[in-house]
Amino acid sequence: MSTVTHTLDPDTLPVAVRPAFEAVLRRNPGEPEFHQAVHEVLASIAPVVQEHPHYLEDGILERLVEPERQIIFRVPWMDDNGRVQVNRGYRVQFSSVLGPYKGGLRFHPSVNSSIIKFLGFEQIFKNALTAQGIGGGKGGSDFDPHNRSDGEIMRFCQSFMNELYRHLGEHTDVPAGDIGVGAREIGFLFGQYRKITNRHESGMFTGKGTGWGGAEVRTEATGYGTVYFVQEMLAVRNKSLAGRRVLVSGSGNVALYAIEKAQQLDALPITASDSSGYVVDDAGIDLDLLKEVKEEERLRISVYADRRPSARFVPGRRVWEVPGEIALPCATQNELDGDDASALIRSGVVAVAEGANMPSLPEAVHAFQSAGVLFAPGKAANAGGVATSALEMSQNAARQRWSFADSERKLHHIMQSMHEAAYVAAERYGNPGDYVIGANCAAFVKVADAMIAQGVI
Ligand code: NDP
Ligand code: 2IT
Repeated sequence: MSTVTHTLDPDTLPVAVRPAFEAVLRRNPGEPEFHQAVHEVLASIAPVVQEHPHYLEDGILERLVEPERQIIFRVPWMDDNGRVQVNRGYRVQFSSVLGPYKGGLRFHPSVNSSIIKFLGFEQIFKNALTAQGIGGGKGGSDFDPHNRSDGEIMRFCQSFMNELYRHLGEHTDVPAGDIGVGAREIGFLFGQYRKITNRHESGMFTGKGTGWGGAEVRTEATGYGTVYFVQEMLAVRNKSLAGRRVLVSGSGNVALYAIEKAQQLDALPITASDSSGYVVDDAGIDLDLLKEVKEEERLRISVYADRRPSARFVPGRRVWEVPGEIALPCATQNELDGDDASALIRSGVVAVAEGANMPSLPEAVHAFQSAGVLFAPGKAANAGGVATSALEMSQNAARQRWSFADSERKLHHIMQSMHEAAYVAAERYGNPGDYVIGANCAAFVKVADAMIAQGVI
């Protein structure tokens, strides 16, 4: 993972949006990921605020970059050796103007305020784009679930929920999974909420097991949605995915189901990775084997190559050095830098879609766009996950259960609508084909108009 070590310079932004960015730098020192996410949005929406100065007059930017509420708490728990461990828990409730706070929980040792704030900030716009009536938030902990027993995971989740429960609720704040938080963790978190509150409140968490209130397709939704978005970008240019070599990074929830959908659409995914390195498989990824190694046995990615003669493991490197036409970063933030982008461009990449949140550094995005590579930012391309979370909330509220096929059709339609919204907004604001500007402007207008309608609060 590359880190942005420099402070992004306010002078690189149009004058109208600079004060909001200066406030972010002043109030959030040492938070480079948060600065990076805000900088990108403010740079993109400049044409909107120049055309509609009332957004500035109403202080929309200054309000948007300041979370409505931030909760930081101690999470003590006992490990299998009887030792007390202490982690830090976070929930940043960024904006509830369009609906209850909505966004995942991340358990990873790198988690800190900067990472949770960047994710929560992006979530506002992503969720607005889905048009599903959900606000933006994010949470998590610096807890590392790797190599922990199920008992340790359960005790950690219970302690985490002992504090977080008081801030949640189906109309208040509805978490879901993210890195390190999957079906197992969601089960333990939901169970503790139910125990403490004496309420089986299905709509307070999404990504639940399908046997107890979870929606069909939620597990697959982020990865599937990312590939649907690529399909749309190609379709409006009379191209298709069929036969194309696809590079996927990561081997978690998003990566696995991006690979699955790419295969269903006759593309050829050939890579997967984790924090130890990557595997490349010229015969095409054997998805059953990858799921067995990563989902069921929770082993390192090298084991895939041990069990598959057509694959090899490359330690400590990134998949972007492998030639391919479609690149889907699906692991984590800042995992694709300017050099990686140059390598991809040299090898003939046609489209890049972010399954992860902010995986591309700003210089990589710039390089792709300058080279005419189709580039889909995470807040549009990976929004299928949270959109399907909203479908789960709808089903919970109505006490209904939709079929897999019906849910997948809805997801597909939402991805097509988001592509259309970003595509149209890019043209409307003078940058045809720029999905970063398109997604940010389309989402910003929805959020800003709702803020104005609801007054200064
Ligand atoms: P998982 O925990 O299921 O998988 C994460 C994958 O990324 C693992 O292969 C992991 O490898 C790798 N990874 C994580 N951190 C790092 C790191 N610092 N360096 C290298 N590799 C790393 O998470 P998800 O698949 O759910 O999430 C992946 C991305 O997608 C994240 O950016 C997340 O925010 C985003 N996202 C997730 C959604 C969801 O519904 N789950 C929805 C929208 C976006 P290792 O095991 O070795 O750490
Ligand atoms: O980044 C994301 O959109 C997620 N981790 C999913 C959030 C959700 O509430 O489903």
